[in-house]
Amino acid sequence: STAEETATAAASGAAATERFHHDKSPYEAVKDTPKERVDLLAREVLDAIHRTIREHRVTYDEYNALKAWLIQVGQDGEWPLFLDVWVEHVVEDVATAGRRGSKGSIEGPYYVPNAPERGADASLPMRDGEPGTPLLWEGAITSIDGTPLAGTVELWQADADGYYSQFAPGIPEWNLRGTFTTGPDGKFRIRTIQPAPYQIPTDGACGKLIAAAGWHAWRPAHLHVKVTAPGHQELVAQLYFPGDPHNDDDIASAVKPELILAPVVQDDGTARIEYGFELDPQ
Ligand code: MBD
Ligand code: FE
Repeated sequence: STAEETATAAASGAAATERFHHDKSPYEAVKDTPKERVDLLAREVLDAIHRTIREHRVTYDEYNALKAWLIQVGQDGEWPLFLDVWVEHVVEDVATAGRRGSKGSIEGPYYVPNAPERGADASLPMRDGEPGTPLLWEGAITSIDGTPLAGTVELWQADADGYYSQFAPGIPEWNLRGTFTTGPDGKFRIRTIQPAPYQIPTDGACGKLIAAAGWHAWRPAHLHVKVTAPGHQELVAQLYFPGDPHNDDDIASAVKPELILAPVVQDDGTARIEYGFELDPQ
């Protein structure tokens, strides 16, 4: 059976929750946060909830529906999805406000570290006959002053059905995930395929909220990258394709005009992209 038939919100949510716990020790980085700051942030968030309840005269039925829904988000493992879709873009904005180099965007829930090393000029790992328009992407990593940088571009993306390896069943472990390492000229050349738009699972708690609110569940097609070079700030970004109907109303609010690519279709049907990364010094 195909991934399409068997992918479930609970399975991809559980994988994303497991991934998050595996990668990071989230409390460690803030263990010395003063009580005053925790008090301020927690109180302001609670105040905002209290205000909404008073202003809109929230009922007990609505309060209990919220309680049941929050429990369901956890049971479906969808806290990483929920937070990255509806909250992370503001954190990213605040965190990168002083940047002079390339624009970034949110990481989202589907990054996996240590993807296979491919060198500077190679294809992403993919299946024989991987469906989708072939892409040829050329670019370089530089510092903001133009100096080429030896570094890495980690690339991860959905396939032409909109599914990510390790978060949907039936896809090889490292499919469409790779690490590209540039030499001193900073240059890379990557072959991949154009991903499909991504739909938030409709059968989980996040899908239930989307349906109940009358929203749509879509992110535009995108490539994810994490770019590093010694002495420079890590850049996490997403790249988008012109003409995608969801570039203007991404459910995750993560599109910026600077991140929309300008592919040129060649005679052999391959779409060629030129896009490089300028990293801010540390
Ligand atoms: C994705 O593919 C994604 O990139 C984000 C940010 C949220 C949900 C799914
Ligand atoms: Fe994504």
